[in-house]
Amino acid sequence: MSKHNPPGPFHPASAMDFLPPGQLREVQFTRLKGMVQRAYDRVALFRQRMGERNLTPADLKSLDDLVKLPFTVKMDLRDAYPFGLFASPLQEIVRFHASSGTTGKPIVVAYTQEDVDDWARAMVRSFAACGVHSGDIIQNAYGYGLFTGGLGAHYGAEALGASVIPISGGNTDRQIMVLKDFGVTVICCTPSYFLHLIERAGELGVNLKELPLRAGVFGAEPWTESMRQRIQAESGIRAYDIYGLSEIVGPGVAMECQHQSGPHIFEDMFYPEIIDPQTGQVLPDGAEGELVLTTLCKRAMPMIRYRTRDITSLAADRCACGRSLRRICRISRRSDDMLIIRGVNLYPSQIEAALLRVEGTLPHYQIIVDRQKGLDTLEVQVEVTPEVFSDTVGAMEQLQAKLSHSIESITGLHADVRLVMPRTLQRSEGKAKRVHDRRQM
Ligand code: DLL
Repeated sequence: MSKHNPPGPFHPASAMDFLPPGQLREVQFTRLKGMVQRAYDRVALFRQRMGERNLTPADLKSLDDLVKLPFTVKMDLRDAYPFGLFASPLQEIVRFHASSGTTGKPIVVAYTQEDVDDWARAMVRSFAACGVHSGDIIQNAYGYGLFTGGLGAHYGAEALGASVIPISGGNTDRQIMVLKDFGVTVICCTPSYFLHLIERAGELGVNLKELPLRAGVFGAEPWTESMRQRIQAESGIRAYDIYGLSEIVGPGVAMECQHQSGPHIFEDMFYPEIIDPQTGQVLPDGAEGELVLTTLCKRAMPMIRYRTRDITSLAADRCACGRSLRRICRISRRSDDMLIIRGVNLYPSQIEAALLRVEGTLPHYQIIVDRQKGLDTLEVQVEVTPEVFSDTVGAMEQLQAKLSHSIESITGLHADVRLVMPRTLQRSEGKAKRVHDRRQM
Protein backbone atom coordinates (compact mmCIF):
# COMPACT_ATOMS: atom_id res chain seq x y z
CA MET A 1 0.00 0.00 0.00
CA SER A 2 1.32 3.44 -0.86
CA LYS A 3 1.91 5.69 2.15
CA HIS A 4 0.64 8.77 0.44
CA ASN A 5 -2.40 7.64 -1.39
CA PRO A 6 -4.35 10.19 -3.42
CA PRO A 7 -7.13 12.24 -1.82
CA GLY A 8 -10.18 10.15 -0.91
CA PRO A 9 -13.43 10.49 -2.82
CA PHE A 10 -15.13 13.88 -2.49
CA HIS A 11 -17.44 13.74 0.50
CA PRO A 12 -20.85 15.41 0.04
CA ALA A 13 -20.54 17.01 3.50
CA SER A 14 -17.52 18.95 2.19
CA ALA A 15 -19.70 20.83 -0.32
CA MET A 16 -20.24 23.55 2.29
CA ASP A 17 -16.47 24.12 2.40
CA PHE A 18 -16.60 25.46 -1.14
CA LEU A 19 -19.59 27.85 -0.96
CA PRO A 20 -18.92 31.07 -2.85
CA PRO A 21 -18.17 33.84 -0.30
CA GLY A 22 -21.43 35.74 -1.00
CA GLN A 23 -23.51 32.66 -0.35
CA LEU A 24 -21.47 31.82 2.71
CA ARG A 25 -22.26 35.24 4.19
CA GLU A 26 -25.96 34.71 3.50
CA VAL A 27 -25.93 31.37 5.27
CA GLN A 28 -23.99 32.90 8.16
CA PHE A 29 -26.37 35.80 8.57
CA THR A 30 -29.51 33.66 8.44
CA ARG A 31 -28.06 31.28 11.01
CA LEU A 32 -26.74 34.08 13.20
CA LYS A 33 -30.17 35.70 13.43
CA GLY A 34 -31.68 32.38 14.50
CA MET A 35 -28.93 31.82 17.04
CA VAL A 36 -29.18 35.26 18.62
CA GLN A 37 -32.96 35.00 18.82
CA ARG A 38 -32.64 31.59 20.49
CA ALA A 39 -30.09 32.81 23.01
CA TYR A 40 -32.13 35.96 23.70
CA ASP A 41 -35.34 34.00 24.26
CA ARG A 42 -33.83 31.22 26.34
CA VAL A 43 -30.67 32.34 28.13
CA ALA A 44 -31.23 34.88 30.91
CA LEU A 45 -27.60 36.08 31.00
CA PHE A 46 -27.56 36.83 27.29
CA ARG A 47 -30.91 38.65 27.41
CA GLN A 48 -29.69 40.72 30.34
CA ARG A 49 -26.43 41.65 28.57
CA MET A 50 -28.34 42.62 25.42
CA GLY A 51 -30.72 44.67 27.56
CA GLU A 52 -27.80 46.55 29.14
CA ARG A 53 -26.87 47.65 25.64
CA ASN A 54 -30.42 48.45 24.63
CA LEU A 55 -30.29 45.77 22.01
CA THR A 56 -32.83 43.25 20.79
CA PRO A 57 -32.33 40.59 18.12
CA ALA A 58 -34.10 42.91 15.67
CA ASP A 59 -31.07 45.23 15.78
CA LEU A 60 -29.07 42.63 13.92
CA LYS A 61 -29.48 43.97 10.38
CA SER A 62 -26.37 42.47 8.84
CA LEU A 63 -23.36 40.37 9.80
CA ASP A 64 -21.49 43.57 10.54
CA ASP A 65 -23.82 44.22 13.48
CA LEU A 66 -22.32 41.25 15.30
CA VAL A 67 -19.74 43.60 16.82
CA LYS A 68 -22.52 45.25 18.83
CA LEU A 69 -23.20 42.06 20.76
CA PRO A 70 -21.59 41.37 24.14
CA PHE A 71 -18.74 38.90 24.54
CA THR A 72 -19.06 35.68 26.47
CA VAL A 73 -16.11 34.55 28.61
CA LYS A 74 -15.09 31.40 30.45
CA MET A 75 -16.06 32.99 33.76
CA ASP A 76 -19.67 33.17 32.48
CA LEU A 77 -19.66 29.42 32.06
CA ARG A 78 -18.17 29.00 35.49
CA ASP A 79 -20.72 31.30 37.10
CA ALA A 80 -23.51 29.44 35.33
CA TYR A 81 -22.26 26.06 36.58
CA PRO A 82 -23.62 23.59 35.82
CA PHE A 83 -26.64 24.28 33.58
CA GLY A 84 -27.20 28.05 33.64
CA LEU A 85 -26.42 28.80 29.99
CA PHE A 86 -28.51 26.04 28.45
CA ALA A 87 -30.99 27.07 25.78
CA SER A 88 -32.67 23.66 25.71
CA PRO A 89 -34.57 21.89 28.47
CA LEU A 90 -32.73 19.00 30.10
CA GLN A 91 -35.08 16.49 28.42
CA GLU A 92 -33.56 17.50 25.09
CA ILE A 93 -29.95 17.18 26.22
CA VAL A 94 -28.43 13.90 25.06
CA ARG A 95 -24.79 14.52 26.01
CA PHE A 96 -22.64 16.43 28.47
CA HIS A 97 -18.95 17.13 28.29
CA ALA A 98 -16.79 19.16 30.64
CA SER A 99 -13.50 20.96 30.62
CA SER A 100 -11.30 22.56 33.26
CA GLY A 101 -12.55 25.79 34.73
CA THR A 102 -10.21 28.24 36.36
CA THR A 103 -10.98 26.87 39.83
CA GLY A 104 -12.04 23.55 41.26
CA LYS A 105 -15.24 23.24 39.24
CA PRO A 106 -15.22 22.28 35.58
CA ILE A 107 -17.25 24.08 32.96
CA VAL A 108 -20.08 22.03 31.57
CA VAL A 109 -21.21 21.92 27.95
CA ALA A 110 -24.27 20.19 26.54
CA TYR A 111 -25.60 18.90 23.25
CA THR A 112 -29.01 18.03 21.82
CA GLN A 113 -29.24 15.17 19.34
CA GLU A 114 -29.06 17.68 16.49
CA ASP A 115 -25.95 19.22 18.06
CA VAL A 116 -24.28 15.82 18.24
CA ASP A 117 -25.19 15.23 14.58
CA ASP A 118 -23.83 18.64 13.55
CA TRP A 119 -20.63 17.97 15.45
CA ALA A 120 -20.23 14.62 13.70
CA ARG A 121 -20.75 16.46 10.40
CA ALA A 122 -18.02 18.96 11.29
CA MET A 123 -15.73 16.04 12.06
CA VAL A 124 -16.64 14.31 8.78
CA ARG A 125 -15.65 17.52 6.99
CA SER A 126 -12.46 17.60 9.04
CA PHE A 127 -11.45 14.07 8.12
CA ALA A 128 -12.44 14.55 4.49
CA ALA A 129 -10.42 17.78 4.27
CA CYS A 130 -7.20 15.91 4.95
CA GLY A 131 -8.03 12.99 2.69
CA VAL A 132 -9.31 10.53 5.29
CA HIS A 133 -12.12 8.44 3.84
CA SER A 134 -14.51 5.53 4.40
CA GLY A 135 -11.91 2.85 3.73
CA ASP A 136 -9.63 4.08 6.50
CA ILE A 137 -8.90 2.35 9.77
CA ILE A 138 -8.73 5.07 12.39
CA GLN A 139 -7.04 4.56 15.74
CA ASN A 140 -8.63 7.09 18.03
CA ALA A 141 -6.20 7.72 20.86
CA TYR A 142 -7.88 10.89 22.12
CA GLY A 143 -9.25 10.32 25.61
CA TYR A 144 -12.84 9.12 25.84
CA GLY A 145 -14.86 10.67 28.63
CA LEU A 146 -15.73 14.19 29.64
CA PHE A 147 -12.97 15.45 27.32
CA THR A 148 -14.47 16.11 23.89
CA GLY A 149 -11.58 14.64 21.89
CA GLY A 150 -12.44 10.94 22.08
CA LEU A 151 -16.16 10.95 21.40
CA GLY A 152 -15.92 13.89 18.98
CA ALA A 153 -13.46 12.11 16.70
CA HIS A 154 -15.28 8.81 17.22
CA TYR A 155 -18.70 9.96 16.01
CA GLY A 156 -17.15 11.78 13.06
CA ALA A 157 -15.11 8.76 12.02
CA GLU A 158 -18.18 6.52 12.18
CA ALA A 159 -20.31 9.00 10.25
CA LEU A 160 -17.58 9.07 7.63
CA GLY A 161 -17.91 5.32 7.32
CA ALA A 162 -14.37 4.61 8.45
CA SER A 163 -13.52 1.77 10.85
CA VAL A 164 -12.80 3.21 14.29
CA ILE A 165 -10.66 1.68 16.98
CA PRO A 166 -11.79 3.42 20.20
CA ILE A 167 -8.55 2.77 22.04
CA SER A 168 -8.57 6.07 23.97
CA GLY A 169 -5.34 7.48 25.44
CA GLY A 170 -2.50 5.74 27.24
CA ASN A 171 -1.03 2.23 27.25
CA THR A 172 1.54 3.02 24.61
CA ASP A 173 2.77 -0.51 23.97
CA ARG A 174 -0.75 -1.67 23.25
CA GLN A 175 -1.27 1.33 20.95
CA ILE A 176 1.78 0.24 18.96
CA MET A 177 0.64 -3.36 18.79
CA VAL A 178 -2.78 -2.28 17.50
CA LEU A 179 -1.26 0.17 15.01
CA LYS A 180 0.72 -2.69 13.58
CA ASP A 181 -1.70 -5.60 13.81
CA PHE A 182 -4.86 -3.80 12.64
CA GLY A 183 -3.20 -2.12 9.68
CA VAL A 184 -4.17 1.30 11.00
CA THR A 185 -4.04 4.05 8.35
CA VAL A 186 -4.94 7.12 10.42
CA ILE A 187 -4.24 8.03 14.03
CA CYS A 188 -5.92 10.70 16.14
CA CYS A 189 -4.15 11.97 19.27
CA THR A 190 -2.26 14.95 20.64
CA PRO A 191 0.95 15.72 18.76
CA SER A 192 3.02 15.28 21.92
CA TYR A 193 1.57 11.84 22.48
CA PHE A 194 2.41 10.84 18.94
CA LEU A 195 6.00 11.93 19.52
CA HIS A 196 6.02 9.63 22.51
CA LEU A 197 4.60 6.82 20.35
CA ILE A 198 7.37 7.35 17.81
CA GLU A 199 9.98 7.08 20.51
CA ARG A 200 8.49 3.97 22.09
CA ALA A 201 8.01 2.32 18.71
CA GLY A 202 11.74 2.84 18.13
CA GLU A 203 12.53 1.15 21.45
CA LEU A 204 10.31 -1.78 20.52
CA GLY A 205 11.94 -2.11 17.13
CA VAL A 206 8.78 -1.13 15.24
CA ASN A 207 9.44 0.96 12.16
CA LEU A 208 6.40 3.19 11.69
CA LYS A 209 7.51 3.97 8.16
CA GLU A 210 6.89 0.37 7.18
CA LEU A 211 3.30 0.38 8.47
CA PRO A 212 0.25 1.42 6.42
CA LEU A 213 -0.18 4.42 8.78
CA ARG A 214 -0.23 7.50 6.57
CA ALA A 215 -1.90 10.39 8.42
CA GLY A 216 -2.29 11.85 11.88
CA VAL A 217 -5.08 14.18 13.06
CA PHE A 218 -3.33 16.08 15.78
CA GLY A 219 -4.62 18.81 18.07
CA ALA A 220 -5.90 19.77 21.53
CA GLU A 221 -2.63 21.53 22.36
CA PRO A 222 -0.29 24.05 20.75
CA TRP A 223 2.41 22.66 18.48
CA THR A 224 4.76 24.13 15.96
CA GLU A 225 5.72 23.73 12.34
CA SER A 226 9.05 22.27 13.40
CA MET A 227 7.26 19.66 15.47
CA ARG A 228 5.22 18.77 12.40
CA GLN A 229 8.38 18.38 10.34
CA ARG A 230 9.93 16.18 12.99
CA ILE A 231 6.85 13.96 13.25
CA GLN A 232 6.64 13.60 9.50
CA ALA A 233 10.33 12.85 9.05
CA GLU A 234 10.44 10.29 11.83
CA SER A 235 7.22 8.43 11.10
CA GLY A 236 6.70 8.91 7.37
CA ILE A 237 3.11 10.09 7.88
CA ARG A 238 1.42 13.41 7.10
CA ALA A 239 0.57 15.37 10.24
CA TYR A 240 -2.56 17.54 10.14
CA ASP A 241 -3.61 20.19 12.62
CA ILE A 242 -7.13 20.07 14.06
CA TYR A 243 -8.47 22.80 16.33
CA GLY A 244 -11.43 23.00 18.62
CA LEU A 245 -12.60 23.77 22.13
CA SER A 246 -15.31 22.36 24.36
CA GLU A 247 -17.19 25.63 24.74
CA ILE A 248 -17.83 25.77 20.98
CA VAL A 249 -18.22 22.08 20.19
CA GLY A 250 -14.96 20.15 20.74
CA PRO A 251 -12.63 19.06 17.92
CA GLY A 252 -13.81 20.01 14.44
CA VAL A 253 -14.07 23.79 14.70
CA ALA A 254 -11.23 24.06 12.18
CA MET A 255 -9.14 21.54 10.30
CA GLU A 256 -6.26 21.54 7.87
CA CYS A 257 -6.65 20.36 4.31
CA GLN A 258 -4.03 18.38 2.44
CA HIS A 259 -2.08 21.56 1.75
CA GLN A 260 -1.29 21.88 5.46
CA SER A 261 -1.52 25.63 5.43
CA GLY A 262 -3.42 26.13 8.68
CA PRO A 263 -6.82 24.87 9.83
CA HIS A 264 -9.81 26.05 7.77
CA ILE A 265 -12.62 27.21 10.05
CA PHE A 266 -16.00 25.72 9.22
CA GLU A 267 -17.33 29.22 8.98
CA ASP A 268 -20.90 28.28 8.16
CA MET A 269 -21.04 26.70 11.64
CA PHE A 270 -18.59 28.82 13.67
CA TYR A 271 -18.23 32.52 12.95
CA PRO A 272 -14.70 33.77 13.69
CA GLU A 273 -13.48 37.23 14.68
CA ILE A 274 -10.07 38.39 15.82
CA ILE A 275 -9.99 41.04 18.53
CA ASP A 276 -7.39 43.02 20.38
CA PRO A 277 -7.43 41.20 23.75
CA GLN A 278 -6.89 44.48 25.62
CA THR A 279 -9.50 46.70 23.95
CA GLY A 280 -11.93 44.19 22.48
CA GLN A 281 -11.66 45.99 19.12
CA VAL A 282 -12.19 43.78 16.07
CA LEU A 283 -9.03 43.46 13.97
CA PRO A 284 -8.75 42.86 10.22
CA ASP A 285 -7.75 39.56 8.59
CA GLY A 286 -4.04 38.97 8.94
CA ALA A 287 -3.69 40.82 12.25
CA GLU A 288 -2.76 38.82 15.32
CA GLY A 289 -5.17 38.86 18.23
CA GLU A 290 -7.58 36.75 20.24
CA LEU A 291 -9.91 34.41 18.41
CA VAL A 292 -13.59 34.99 19.17
CA LEU A 293 -16.12 32.44 17.99
CA THR A 294 -19.89 32.50 17.62
CA THR A 295 -21.73 29.22 17.14
CA LEU A 296 -24.19 29.43 14.26
CA CYS A 297 -25.95 26.08 14.73
CA LYS A 298 -25.70 25.05 18.39
CA ARG A 299 -29.04 24.48 20.08
CA ALA A 300 -28.32 23.31 23.64
CA MET A 301 -25.71 25.93 24.36
CA PRO A 302 -25.34 28.75 21.87
CA MET A 303 -22.16 30.74 22.32
CA ILE A 304 -22.21 34.31 21.18
CA ARG A 305 -18.83 35.99 20.69
CA TYR A 306 -17.00 33.55 22.94
CA ARG A 307 -13.50 34.75 23.81
CA THR A 308 -11.31 31.70 23.31
CA ARG A 309 -8.14 33.32 24.75
CA ASP A 310 -6.26 31.69 21.87
CA ILE A 311 -3.94 34.09 20.07
CA THR A 312 -3.85 33.68 16.30
CA SER A 313 -4.74 35.47 13.07
CA LEU A 314 -7.10 34.76 10.19
CA ALA A 315 -5.73 34.03 6.73
CA ALA A 316 -8.20 35.00 4.04
CA ASP A 317 -6.08 34.29 0.96
CA ARG A 318 -7.32 31.46 -1.20
CA CYS A 319 -5.88 28.08 -0.27
CA ALA A 320 -4.80 25.83 -3.15
CA CYS A 321 -7.55 23.39 -2.15
CA GLY A 322 -10.18 25.89 -3.32
CA ARG A 323 -12.07 26.06 -0.02
CA SER A 324 -13.68 29.43 0.59
CA LEU A 325 -13.13 29.02 4.33
CA ARG A 326 -10.60 31.23 6.05
CA ARG A 327 -7.78 29.59 7.98
CA ILE A 328 -6.41 30.20 11.44
CA CYS A 329 -2.68 30.46 11.79
CA ARG A 330 -1.01 28.33 14.42
CA ILE A 331 -2.16 29.22 17.90
CA SER A 332 0.97 30.91 19.18
CA ARG A 333 -0.07 31.34 22.79
CA ARG A 334 -3.01 32.13 25.03
CA SER A 335 -3.95 35.43 26.55
CA ASP A 336 -4.58 33.77 29.89
CA ASP A 337 -2.42 31.44 31.93
CA MET A 338 -3.96 28.15 30.90
CA LEU A 339 -1.46 25.34 30.36
CA ILE A 340 -2.19 22.25 28.33
CA ILE A 341 -0.57 19.15 29.75
CA ARG A 342 -1.00 15.84 27.96
CA GLY A 343 -4.01 17.40 26.24
CA VAL A 344 -5.61 18.35 29.57
CA ASN A 345 -6.25 22.00 30.33
CA LEU A 346 -4.76 23.24 33.56
CA TYR A 347 -4.88 26.61 35.28
CA PRO A 348 -2.25 27.36 37.93
CA SER A 349 -5.12 28.54 40.14
CA GLN A 350 -6.44 24.97 40.21
CA ILE A 351 -3.16 23.76 41.69
CA GLU A 352 -3.30 26.53 44.24
CA ALA A 353 -6.85 25.55 45.18
CA ALA A 354 -5.75 21.91 45.53
CA LEU A 355 -2.78 22.77 47.74
CA LEU A 356 -4.75 25.06 49.96
CA ARG A 357 -7.21 22.31 50.76
CA VAL A 358 -4.51 20.40 52.59
CA GLU A 359 -3.10 21.45 55.94
CA GLY A 360 0.63 21.64 56.54
CA THR A 361 1.61 23.52 53.40
CA LEU A 362 2.62 27.15 52.95
CA PRO A 363 1.22 29.22 50.10
CA HIS A 364 4.53 29.05 48.23
CA TYR A 365 4.65 26.69 45.34
CA GLN A 366 6.05 26.23 41.89
CA ILE A 367 4.75 24.31 38.94
CA ILE A 368 7.32 22.72 36.69
CA VAL A 369 6.21 21.39 33.34
CA ASP A 370 8.66 19.47 31.23
CA ARG A 371 8.68 16.89 28.50
CA GLN A 372 10.42 13.53 28.85
CA LYS A 373 10.45 10.98 26.07
CA GLY A 374 7.82 13.05 24.32
CA LEU A 375 5.43 13.02 27.29
CA ASP A 376 4.53 16.05 29.36
CA THR A 377 5.45 15.84 33.02
CA LEU A 378 4.04 17.89 35.86
CA GLU A 379 5.89 18.54 39.08
CA VAL A 380 4.59 20.67 41.91
CA GLN A 381 7.08 21.88 44.49
CA VAL A 382 5.49 23.13 47.65
CA GLU A 383 6.91 24.54 50.84
CA VAL A 384 5.73 22.92 54.03
CA THR A 385 5.48 24.35 57.51
CA PRO A 386 8.55 23.91 59.77
CA GLU A 387 6.51 21.56 61.99
CA VAL A 388 5.79 19.25 59.07
CA PHE A 389 9.37 19.41 57.91
CA SER A 390 10.66 18.19 61.25
CA ASP A 391 8.10 15.38 61.24
CA THR A 392 8.80 11.75 60.42
CA VAL A 393 9.42 10.53 56.90
CA GLY A 394 6.14 8.65 57.06
CA ALA A 395 4.21 11.83 57.86
CA MET A 396 5.90 13.63 54.98
CA GLU A 397 5.00 10.83 52.61
CA GLN A 398 1.44 10.94 53.80
CA LEU A 399 1.24 14.65 53.15
CA GLN A 400 2.75 14.18 49.70
CA ALA A 401 0.13 11.56 48.84
CA LYS A 402 -2.66 13.79 50.13
CA LEU A 403 -1.48 16.70 48.01
CA SER A 404 -1.09 14.54 44.96
CA HIS A 405 -4.60 13.19 45.45
CA SER A 406 -6.03 16.66 45.94
CA ILE A 407 -4.39 17.87 42.72
CA GLU A 408 -5.63 14.88 40.79
CA SER A 409 -9.17 15.24 42.07
CA ILE A 410 -9.34 18.88 40.94
CA THR A 411 -7.38 18.72 37.71
CA GLY A 412 -7.61 15.11 36.58
CA LEU A 413 -3.82 15.14 36.20
CA HIS A 414 -1.21 13.21 38.09
CA ALA A 415 1.48 15.48 39.53
CA ASP A 416 4.74 14.57 41.20
CA VAL A 417 4.64 16.51 44.44
CA ARG A 418 7.93 17.54 46.02
CA LEU A 419 7.90 18.94 49.52
CA VAL A 420 10.55 21.55 50.14
CA MET A 421 11.76 23.37 53.25
CA PRO A 422 10.24 26.68 54.24
CA ARG A 423 11.77 29.65 52.38
CA THR A 424 13.49 27.63 49.69
CA LEU A 425 11.39 28.68 46.71
CA GLN A 426 12.35 31.93 45.10
CA ARG A 427 10.20 34.88 46.15
CA SER A 428 9.14 37.33 43.53
CA GLU A 429 9.26 41.09 43.67
CA GLY A 430 6.40 41.57 41.31
CA LYS A 431 4.08 39.03 39.80
CA ALA A 432 4.91 35.59 41.10
CA LYS A 433 6.33 33.34 38.44
CA ARG A 434 4.82 30.13 39.56
CA VAL A 435 4.96 28.26 36.31
CA HIS A 436 8.15 27.07 34.67
CA ASP A 437 7.31 25.54 31.37
CA ARG A 438 10.49 23.88 30.11
CA ARG A 439 8.89 22.05 27.22
CA GLN A 440 10.48 22.70 23.93
CA MET A 441 8.19 22.39 20.99
O1 DLL B 1 -8.91 20.31 23.20
C1 DLL B 1 -10.83 19.93 21.76
C2 DLL B 1 -9.96 19.15 20.81
C3 DLL B 1 -9.84 17.79 20.98
C4 DLL B 1 -9.33 19.80 19.77
C5 DLL B 1 -9.08 17.07 20.09
C6 DLL B 1 -8.56 19.09 18.88
C7 DLL B 1 -8.44 17.72 19.03
P1 DLL B 1 -10.55 21.73 25.24
O2 DLL B 1 -10.08 20.64 26.12
O3 DLL B 1 -11.72 22.54 25.66
O4 DLL B 1 -10.93 21.16 23.83
O5 DLL B 1 -9.29 22.68 24.99
C8 DLL B 1 -9.40 23.76 24.10
O6 DLL B 1 -7.06 23.62 23.55
O7 DLL B 1 -8.76 26.76 23.43
C9 DLL B 1 -6.66 25.75 22.63
O8 DLL B 1 -6.02 26.54 23.63
C10 DLL B 1 -6.16 24.33 22.70
N1 DLL B 1 -6.14 23.70 21.37
C11 DLL B 1 -7.04 22.86 20.84
N2 DLL B 1 -6.65 22.49 19.59
C12 DLL B 1 -5.48 23.14 19.34
C13 DLL B 1 -4.58 23.21 18.23
C14 DLL B 1 -10.11 20.45 22.99
N3 DLL B 1 -4.77 22.50 17.13
C15 DLL B 1 -8.10 24.50 24.00
N4 DLL B 1 -3.50 24.02 18.35
C16 DLL B 1 -8.14 25.59 22.95
C17 DLL B 1 -3.28 24.75 19.46
C18 DLL B 1 -5.18 23.93 20.48
N5 DLL B 1 -4.08 24.72 20.53
